[in-house]
Amino acid sequence: KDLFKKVVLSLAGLLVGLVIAVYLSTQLNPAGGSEATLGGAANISVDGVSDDIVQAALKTYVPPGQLDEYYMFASGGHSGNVFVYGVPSMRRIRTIPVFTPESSVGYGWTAESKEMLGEWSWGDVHHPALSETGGDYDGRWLFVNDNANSRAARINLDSFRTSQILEVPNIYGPHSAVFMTPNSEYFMMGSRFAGPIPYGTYSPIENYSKDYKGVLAAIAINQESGEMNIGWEVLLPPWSYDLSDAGKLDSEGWAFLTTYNTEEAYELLEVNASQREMDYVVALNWKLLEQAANEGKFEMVEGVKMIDPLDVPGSIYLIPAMKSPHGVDVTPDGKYIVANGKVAPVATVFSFEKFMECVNNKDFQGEERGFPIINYEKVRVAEVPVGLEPLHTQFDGNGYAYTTLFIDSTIAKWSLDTFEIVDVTPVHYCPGHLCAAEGDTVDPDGKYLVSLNKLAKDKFLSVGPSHPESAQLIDLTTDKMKILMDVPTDPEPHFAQMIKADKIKTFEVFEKDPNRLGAVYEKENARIERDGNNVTIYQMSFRSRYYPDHVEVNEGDHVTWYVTNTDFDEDITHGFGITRYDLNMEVQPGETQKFEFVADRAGVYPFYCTNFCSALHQEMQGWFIVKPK
Ligand code: CUK
Ligand code: CUA
Repeated sequence: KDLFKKVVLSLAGLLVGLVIAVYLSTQLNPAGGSEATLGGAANISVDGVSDDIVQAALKTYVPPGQLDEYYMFASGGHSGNVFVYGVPSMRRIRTIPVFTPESSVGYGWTAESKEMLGEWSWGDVHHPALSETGGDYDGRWLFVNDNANSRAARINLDSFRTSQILEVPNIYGPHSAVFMTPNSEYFMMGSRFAGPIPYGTYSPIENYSKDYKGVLAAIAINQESGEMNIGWEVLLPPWSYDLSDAGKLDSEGWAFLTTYNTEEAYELLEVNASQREMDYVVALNWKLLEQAANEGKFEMVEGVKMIDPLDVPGSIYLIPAMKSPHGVDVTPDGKYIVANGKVAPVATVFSFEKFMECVNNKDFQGEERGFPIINYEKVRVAEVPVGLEPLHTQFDGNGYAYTTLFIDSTIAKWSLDTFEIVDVTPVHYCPGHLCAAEGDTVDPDGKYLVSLNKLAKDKFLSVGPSHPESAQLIDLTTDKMKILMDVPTDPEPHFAQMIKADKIKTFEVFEKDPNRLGAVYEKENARIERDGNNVTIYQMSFRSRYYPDHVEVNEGDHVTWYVTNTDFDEDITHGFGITRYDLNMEVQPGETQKFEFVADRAGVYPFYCTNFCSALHQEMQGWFIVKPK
């Protein structure tokens, strides 16, 4: 009888447990994709913990077995990388090396990546731009700029690998590369620094206004492959082009760039570039410039079609904007252009419709350097007093804008209808960019906002005088913005973009391709070939050995070493490091990678698999033997 009672009791206990578990799993499901999950945990309370904290924990906890709802791609600044986060968990999933070598994946050591990196060993990524179709992120590619060495890079989002780096001539510090045109026709970059062109030209600084040029490069994207080519470039006055955004819907075909230093100062910019009350938003009709490029209205400079916009009337207008504006952002409907007045405490809202009226009626208030200046009063619809040092604005798709305020350390939420501020939240500390879910598209999701803060100060365990940066996840589904969590970030996210996870389709293994250079899939084909002092090694790697597992060459040989991973299993990646030869790479499932080097030191150099791959990973090793001359 006792036993029976025990059994009944434990069964009942199990049942109760099961009900609770099921309930919890429905509540703890931010990745479940249903709108109701976020903010849907109203009934849970925990003794001694404030409801705010319980809610924040429930909204950001992604339990084992479930996935994040969004990818966030953040620029890695002067690390030269791109950081990938899952949202809402804010877990950093991946670092994608772009402009900087990364030994964990052999980026900068394999022949292909070495060639892509060229002569540079670092880069400065400020602005990631996801490819778009119809003004919406399509999940194909991510493009980024290099502010330091004037390059653009493409990351293929089926593999999260950097697939192309393009050197862009004639442009110094392409900072204002923030945007994609709505159908990924172009990735545009405007120069932050003015300089004489082409590179390497000497001109003393006193000739600044005459000889130094600003340039905008329009990098054309091949719609099949994503391959970047320089479509054309435009000469601009020697001002600093800070940020930019593409027009969309109503304003499609236009691009908008903020300027500072229209003073053309070349000393003490901190003071001298802030003399004027007004700088400009440069409105640029890229379709007209594209047409000019097609019609031959250009000169070739360093192999690039260079257009002088003064030869293309109607291609550039200047819209006055208050005091060294930083970010410029076009609203999702394309109707307004918001300039964030860095030195002025306002976000200025311009109407595209009124701008076009002025353009059509030739209603200008003057000109500078040959470009018509639009009448400020006629196109400005609001000066929103957002606070001190407004830098960037994003949108939620529900009629609100969010502006970061660097000095105030806040984000202001304001209405695109009344232009009134409706909410302000402190952030920690000093935000630069911010990133809303699908925030740069024609249809933002309005669910999450991430504040990318420049200072962390007391937010994390101290690591000495310099602290990490910080990112804060903010809930946009409640009336008031609510900070859900803080995470440290490496230097230095400037901009980030957040895309719905299901838009990205990755592949699992590289396909078998016997025609791929250097690939071998069968032991009988693995071999070492010699042609004079050129040695080519065709090697296989599979759990848990290399084949062949010793390779002997002569000192001074030029070695081409292919390694093919013949494990066609997702996530079975092999490494290949040669000890004391300063070489390491990864070979992903099904992939072939290549080293090229000179065997300039005799001796015995064990090689081994650097990437843990099986229980016998430690046995995955061999010997590289270099016979002395
Ligand atoms: S910039 Cu860094 S906060 Cu390079 Cu987009 Cu504004
Ligand atoms: Cu292969 Cu470790």
